[in-house]
Amino acid sequence: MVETRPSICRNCLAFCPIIVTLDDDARVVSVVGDPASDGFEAYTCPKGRAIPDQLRDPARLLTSMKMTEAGRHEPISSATAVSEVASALRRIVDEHGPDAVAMYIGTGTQQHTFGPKAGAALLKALGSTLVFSAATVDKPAEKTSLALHGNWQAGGQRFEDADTWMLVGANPVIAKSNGLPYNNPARRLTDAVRRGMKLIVIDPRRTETARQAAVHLQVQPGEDPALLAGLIHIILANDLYDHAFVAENADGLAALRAAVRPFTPANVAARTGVTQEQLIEAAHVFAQAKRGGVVCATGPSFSLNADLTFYLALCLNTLCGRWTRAGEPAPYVNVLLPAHTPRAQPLAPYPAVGGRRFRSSDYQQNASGLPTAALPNEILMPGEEKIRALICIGGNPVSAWPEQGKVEEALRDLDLLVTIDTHRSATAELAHYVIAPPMALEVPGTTHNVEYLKYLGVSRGYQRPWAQYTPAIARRPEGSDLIEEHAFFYGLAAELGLPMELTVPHAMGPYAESPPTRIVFEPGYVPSLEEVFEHAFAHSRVPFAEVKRHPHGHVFPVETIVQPRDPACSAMLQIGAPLMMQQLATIAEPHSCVDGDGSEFPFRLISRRANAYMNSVGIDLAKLNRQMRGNPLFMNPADMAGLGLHAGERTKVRSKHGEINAIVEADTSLREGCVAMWHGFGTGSSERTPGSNVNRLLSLDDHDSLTGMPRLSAVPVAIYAASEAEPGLVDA
Ligand SMILES: Nc1nc2c(c(=O)[nH]1)N[C@H]1C(S)=C(S)[C@@H](COP(=O)(O)OP(=O)(O)OC[C@H]3O[C@@H](n4cnc5c(=O)[nH]c(N)nc54)[C@H](O)[C@@H]3O)O[C@H]1N2
Ligand SMILES: Nc1nc2c(c(=O)[nH]1)N[C@H]1C(S)=C(S)[C@@H](COP(=O)(O)OP(=O)(O)OC[C@H]3O[C@@H](n4cnc5c(=O)[nH]c(N)nc54)[C@H](O)[C@@H]3O)O[C@H]1N2
Ligand code: SF4
Ligand SMILES: [Mo]
Repeated sequence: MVETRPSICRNCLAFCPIIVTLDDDARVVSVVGDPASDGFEAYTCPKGRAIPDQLRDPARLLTSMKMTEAGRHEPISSATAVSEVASALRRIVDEHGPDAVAMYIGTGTQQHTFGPKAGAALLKALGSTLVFSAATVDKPAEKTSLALHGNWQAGGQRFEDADTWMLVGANPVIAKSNGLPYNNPARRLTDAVRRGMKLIVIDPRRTETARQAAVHLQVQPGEDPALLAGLIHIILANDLYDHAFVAENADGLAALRAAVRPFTPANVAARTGVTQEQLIEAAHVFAQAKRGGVVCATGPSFSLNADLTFYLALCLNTLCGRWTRAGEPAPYVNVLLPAHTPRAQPLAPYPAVGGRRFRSSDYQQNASGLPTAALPNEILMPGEEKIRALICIGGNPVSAWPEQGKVEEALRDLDLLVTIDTHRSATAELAHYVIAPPMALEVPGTTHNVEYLKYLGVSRGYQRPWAQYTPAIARRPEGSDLIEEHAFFYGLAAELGLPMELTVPHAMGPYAESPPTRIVFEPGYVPSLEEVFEHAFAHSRVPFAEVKRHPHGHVFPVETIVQPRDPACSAMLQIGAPLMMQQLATIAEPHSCVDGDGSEFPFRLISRRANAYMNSVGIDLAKLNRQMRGNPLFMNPADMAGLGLHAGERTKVRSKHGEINAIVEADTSLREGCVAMWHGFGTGSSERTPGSNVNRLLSLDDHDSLTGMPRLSAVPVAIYAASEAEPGLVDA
């Protein structure tokens, strides 16, 4: 007998509602979108539909592993792994102090929302301050720019009634990330365009999203700050800004006006490769619409001067008054997080940097956290502050961090590398202990993490009060010994005799209206995830029991109207922050955003994401990568002709920092002079899927100064034929 159950896909942050068919043994047979769910239209992507294959992947770890003296992995019971890792941590902390231990939280943890929180609680109990995450190799400028500019307490204007929308280096139709509502973004965009919304896309590629654009500015990569400064120049020169809103809510207009003066349409057109007419059209479409918003994503975040790009986007929003006003429905209403009171008022700027500094470079703690790109050098550098133990949770540094060679060297240098991973990832291969957790559908889950996203940047998450809970519905594989991530950390705490306090914030950073919920169980007790949920959602806006009554998810009737400004509020947004105005002056010289005259490295390598893969997840799953092919080098046919290259040919891609092989694929959507590759491939091991690791072309030292965000896009490269090279494999 087969059974169908509603649940939540947890392969990306869209958390699509799904219907799972189970066989007699509660094994997952198929996954489809849930037609009963409100506003997702039964949408799933290939990654969601591949869940049955993911669960049964022969490469999946069914037990934890320990590295032997001979350097091989052998199975180990989870109980023994907990006690051995606890002793190793105790030894390292006793000898070198708590900050010899660090943690890295990657993107593979979203199904285990409380795993990272339990990890952070353990580190705190040990006395370590070193919790790093993928956020600082993603879009740290989202947070530093908000710190410099301030935020609007009620949030940005809603996409669903916007007349215009501007996306800078975002492709949410594929990524279901920044820029469009997460529930079936392609459909949301089509609906909006049909009702007359004008989309402006700034992207070197004519992406799946850009195809719907009224104006597509096919920018030269890395020139986003100049382009946005140019749009602001036009808006100010033509007096298109919202005088009343700016006068009431923002300081710094004169400084901004002076700083954008050199960015005339002619200057900006010359360096960005966008025509003056297009610039003028985009500025007018954006400023003259009634409602809208600008959103930046990884494109500009990866391309240096990211703080400035994200900051200028916030300035554009403020100049045009693109924030929700009193009396309007609030764009994001909590369901599983506690109620909040949206007010039409600024949240004043706060420090963008401060806290811990690092030895190895000019890296420092900033509003987005600790700079992850500092870790390899902090591990390798001798001295008292050397990091000697790293616990990775759902992350794959060997694949995801720049300068793969150095990352591997650093991980090999550790006294203790522990990684919690469903697979023997490239990072797991180097680990002393690989801890095997259950996968989504084998554990309960909720959508609550999406509700936090609104505090991290403009227009993120669901714009409706949607929430869903799912119990664990699938049985774990026969003969497996898996340990939930939070249970691993509670187990370590029990072994070490340390107290665990789980901290569940009600909002992020300065936006919290009430202190976080602190969850403390009896010392030594390992709670179930369900128990953690009951405590974590004790103060939710909609009672957790009510959320549970809607197994297909629900848009809860909790519309919240934005309140007027508090008479006591004197906060102002800042659109002329001195640090940003200085950066504008630095880039005012054309070609200062991109390097050199381009003769040695004439192409710009840019980032992009694949619909079938989630970073490195899925690349070696036959259902998602049928031909087990690597990551091609996408190139405009005109550029291919210029180099005499043909589709399917082997090439070498060379940067200042390294060289990789790749197979050319023609792509007319790319701007000439730009090439693109997916990341996540190429782990250096011949057993794995072919493909090259783009991070071999990058450098940890090539980074933004405020956040330490390394350059992952707009990378100067040279391309040449390499008929002798092995197809798609990394040069050892
Ligand atoms: N299917 C799928 N979904 C994912 C992921 C995945 O790997 N696959 N990854 C998830 C993660 S971790 C994240 S952070 C999000 C990311 O989500 P997005 O930030 O939307 O990522 P992309 O889809 O790569 O879109 C980035 C766009 O920036 C453009 N770009 C590159 N360089 C520049 C530049 O210098 N300037 C400008 N203006 N544009 C540029 C690229 O052409 C690309 O279209 O997606 C998440 N969702
Ligand atoms: N060149 C280049 N570099 C990049 C990027 C780029 O676009 N180009 N993108 C950057 C961005 S935006 C990000 S966010 C980072 C991503 O950086 P990471 O998150 O470190 O990289 P992933 O490849 O997503 O690693 C996820 C790991 O989680 C594991 N995993 C999957 N499911 C589970 C689970 O249920 N539990 C546990 N514990 N583990 C699981 C997977 O097997 C995988 O090893 O990479 C960054 N690096
Ligand atoms: S977009 Fe795809 S991977 Fe993301 S939640 Fe939906 S089905 Fe899952
Ligand atoms: Mo990311």
